[in-house]
Amino acid sequence: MDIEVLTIFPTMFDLFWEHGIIRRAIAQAKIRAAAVDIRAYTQDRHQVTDDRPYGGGCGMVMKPEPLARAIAAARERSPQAVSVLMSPQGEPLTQARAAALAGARGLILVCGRYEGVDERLVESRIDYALSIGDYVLTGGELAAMVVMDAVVRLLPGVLGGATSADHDSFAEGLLEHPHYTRPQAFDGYAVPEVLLSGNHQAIDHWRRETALMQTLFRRPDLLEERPLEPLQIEILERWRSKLERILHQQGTHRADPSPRGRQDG
Ligand code: 4FV
Repeated sequence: MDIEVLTIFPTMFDLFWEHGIIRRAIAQAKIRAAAVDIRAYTQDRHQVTDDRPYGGGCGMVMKPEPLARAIAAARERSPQAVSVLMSPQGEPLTQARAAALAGARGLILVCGRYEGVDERLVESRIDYALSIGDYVLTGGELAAMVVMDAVVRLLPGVLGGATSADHDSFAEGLLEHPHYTRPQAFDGYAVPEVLLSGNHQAIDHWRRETALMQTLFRRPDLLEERPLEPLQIEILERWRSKLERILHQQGTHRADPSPRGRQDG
């Protein structure tokens, strides 16, 4: 996969290319990655990439022409590349969207600065706007790094055999189960017995159940978004009947607050 990042701060990526999964993906030639200085595509002596907004108001806007030239040059190098603008107005970055982008032949990640990019550039040269969250950054560079990290780790063979993205949080639409490693006792906290049992069926069931529990309590929205597996439905049904029994009992306690009610409730 070819990845070109268009930015006025290309050196921000120098260390990014040299660490972790990104470094390994480059070394394995799974990706060809470069940060390109938008200023190189200006035609004035001061290499101006921004200007005052039409209609007045504070801040500056990125000019369309340097970006259009930079995108055209990147497309020369990677004709099938998808051009992606990092923007709060973009589609939210999700695991599914990262997986979709991992299928692209190339990415041209456009990093805005100032108040944003001239809209005519967006309409005419951008295939896809992507947001990493509902907050405003000072530039798209950090967002581009987040996207590259989420996408490159999904490329075949990038995550070594041991680790696979298949069990990722969100890969199955749920939050991940908790993880434990040595020491067996830490600060008086133990490791769940089942994980020490060697009983892989029980361990797998525990992991599924705790992933579901974590998701139910922390991100119930994720459980509504997509169809769950029969086993997950079965677990939720079991919890529902437990909850109903408790609530029913609580109802009887309230109906008959007398100590006797409490006793033989
Ligand atoms: C952003 C986000 C983001 C907006 C103006 C750059 C800044 C400045 N990008 N997800 N949230 N971008 O805040 O992707 O140009």
